[in-house]
Amino acid sequence: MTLKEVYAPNTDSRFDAYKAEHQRSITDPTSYWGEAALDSLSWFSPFDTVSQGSFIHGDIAWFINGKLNTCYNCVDRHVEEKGDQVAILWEGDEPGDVKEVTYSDLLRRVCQVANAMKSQGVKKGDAVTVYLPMMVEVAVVMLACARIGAVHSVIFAGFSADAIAERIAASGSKWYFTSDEGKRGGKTIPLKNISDNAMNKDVAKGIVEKCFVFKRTGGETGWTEGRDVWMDDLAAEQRPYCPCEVMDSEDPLFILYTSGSTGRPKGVLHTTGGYTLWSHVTAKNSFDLKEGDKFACVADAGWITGHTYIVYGPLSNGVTTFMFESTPMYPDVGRYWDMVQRHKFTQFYTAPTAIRSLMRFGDDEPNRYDLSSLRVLGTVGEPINPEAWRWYYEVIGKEKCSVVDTYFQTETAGHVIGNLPGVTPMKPGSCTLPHFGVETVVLDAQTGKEIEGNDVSGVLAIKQPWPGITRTCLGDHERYLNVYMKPYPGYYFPGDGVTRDKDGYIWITGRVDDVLNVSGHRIGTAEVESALVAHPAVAQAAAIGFPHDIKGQGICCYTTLTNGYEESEDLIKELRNAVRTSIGPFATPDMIIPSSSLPMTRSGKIMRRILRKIASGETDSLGDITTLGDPSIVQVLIDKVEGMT
Ligand code: 6R9
Repeated sequence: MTLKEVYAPNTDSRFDAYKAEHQRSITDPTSYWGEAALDSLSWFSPFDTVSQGSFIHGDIAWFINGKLNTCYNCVDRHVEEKGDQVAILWEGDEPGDVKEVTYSDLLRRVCQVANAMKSQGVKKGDAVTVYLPMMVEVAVVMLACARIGAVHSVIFAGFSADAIAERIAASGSKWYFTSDEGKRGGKTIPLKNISDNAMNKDVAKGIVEKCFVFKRTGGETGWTEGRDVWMDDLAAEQRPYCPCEVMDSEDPLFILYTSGSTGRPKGVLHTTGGYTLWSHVTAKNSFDLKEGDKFACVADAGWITGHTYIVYGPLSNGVTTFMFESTPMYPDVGRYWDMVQRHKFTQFYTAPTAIRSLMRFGDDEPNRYDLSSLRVLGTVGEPINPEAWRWYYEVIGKEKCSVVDTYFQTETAGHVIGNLPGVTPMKPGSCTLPHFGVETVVLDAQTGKEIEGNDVSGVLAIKQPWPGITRTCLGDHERYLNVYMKPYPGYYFPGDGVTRDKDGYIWITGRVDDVLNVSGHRIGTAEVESALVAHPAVAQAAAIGFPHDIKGQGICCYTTLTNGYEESEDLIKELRNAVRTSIGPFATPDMIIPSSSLPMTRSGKIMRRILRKIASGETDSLGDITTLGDPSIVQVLIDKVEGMT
C-alpha cells in the first residue's frame, strides 16, 4: 500500500474558496446563516432575527419567529417536480427483497399515518416513542410526527426492555410505535414482545395509552385490547392528505437519548428550524449531493446518523435515500458491495468498525463487484485508523472517490468537522477541518485557555453557536449546562480530546470523559456499572474501555463480589447477561474480571487509570501505584486479564 500523508486532488482553488467561505461564516454568521436558511428551506413565513443567545446562558435560538414544517421540506416540496422519483429505496434482510417508495407515495403514506395518529388523539408537542426495525415505516413515522408537530423519540431496536421503559418514563410518552417482529441477519427479533415487557415494567406502567403496531413478519405477538392498534389497518382507512402543522422554528422536532459520563441517558432535544437547516446543508456539502443521486447511509435510524443522514438530510435535498434492514455480513461478507453494484449508489456511508471487519476478508470480495457508481465514501462514529482509511480509499473507492471523515455527535445534529469532497485535501485518520459556521479551538484541559498555533494537543471545543446545536436535555436544562457549557465557560464542550497538526488539521483522539465508544455505539461506563451492581452478586464494579481491533473499544468490567458469592463461569455469564438486559446486546462486556478488591486510593476512589492500563496490556507504564491502599491487588488483576486474553 502507498503511504502518502496527504491525499490531495488538484483542488487548490476550491480549497481556497472553502477557507474564504468558512471565514465569512464565522465572522458574519448572521448574514451567512440568514441567507442559507432562506435559500435552502421553504418557510411558511420568514424569521425576523437570525439568532440569539449564547453558550454562557444556554439560551440559544435560531430563526426567531420563522414558521416552517420539516416534513414539508423533506417531502411535499419535492412532489410537484419529482413525485415519481424514488424517495426511499429499501432493501430487506434477504438480498434482492427491495421496495421503492416515490416522493408521491411517501407523501400519501406519511399523511395516512399522521391522520391515524390524530384520530387516536396524538397532538402537537406530544412525545411519541418509536421502537421500530429498519423498515420504511420508521421514516414514515418520523415524518408523520414532524408533520403534526409531535416529538419523536426513536429508540434503537437493539435496546432492551429495561432501557425502553426508562426512556418511556423519562419522556412521559403516551404514544408508542413498534412492529410485530424485526428481521436482521437471518434472525427474528420479537420487538412487540420486548415492547410489552417494557410497558409492563414498574417505571413505565400505565404511561403508554396507545401502542401502534406495524406488521413486518406476521409472527405471533401478545396483544393488549384497548391499548394495541394495528397501524397498517388504521392507516389504510385514512385520507391520504393531512395538512402540515405550522411549526415555530424553535418548536421541538425530536428527542434522542444518548449516553453521558454520569447518571442515566439524557434526552437530547433538537428544534425544527436549526436542525432541518443543519441536516440539509451538511448532507449536501459533505456528500456533494446532486440531482439523481442514490445516497446510502447504512447506519440504523435509531442513532443520530440515521436521523440526519438516512431521513432528514437526504430527503430535504430531494435525492433517493437508502434504508438497509440487514448487516454487512449477511448472507455473506460481500453484501455491501453486491448492493452497490445492484443499486448503483453514488455515496456510501458507514463506520470504521464495519470497514475493519470487512477488510479482514481481503480485497477479492469487493473486487468481484462493480463499484464504479461511487463518488463519495463516508465514515463516522469514531476515529478511523489510517490502515482502514486506505483500504476504503483504494479497494472500495479505487482511488477515485473522496473519503469524507465526518465528526459529529447526537448533540451537534450533524457534521461539525469533516472534509468536503473534491475540496479539502485528505489525510487518512484526520477529520480535517470544520464545517461552515463551526469555529473549533483546542483548549488546555486544566486551565481552559485556548492553545494557539499548530502541532498542539488538548480538548476540543467550539467557540460559537451553530444552528444545529441541541437546545436542552429534556426536562433537565441544568444537566445541559453542566455537561456542555460549564466545563469551559463560553465554549461548547463535546467531550473529545484533540490534536491539531502542523497543517492545522484536526485529529480526534477519543473521549476524555467516562463514555465508551464500542463499534461506534456510545455507552456510559456508569450505565454498565449500574447494571452490574444491580445484580446481588456484585458489590462494586468498574467498567473500562480497552483498544479492540474490530470494535475500536471493548468493555472490560472489574467487579468485587458480595460475601457468599464465588467466582464461576456461570456467574460471569449471568453478569454479562445482566448488562445485556439492562442496556442491550451491543453493550455486552468483552471481559468480566471478578476480584477480591479493586485498586483504590487511600481515600476510597477507584483508580481507573490503572484499570485502563491493565485492560490494555500496558502494564509496564502503570505509573505510581504506591498511593494505593493495597498495591498487591495490581499484580492479581494483571494475571487475571492475561489469563483471559
Ligand atoms: C455521530 C455519532 C459521538 C462521539 C463523539 C466522538 C465519536 C463520532 C467521529 C468520532 C472521531 C469521527 N465520533 N464521529 N470520533 N472521528 N469521525 O457517532 O454520534 O453516538 O453521539 O457519538 O463519537 O467521540 O463525541 P454519537
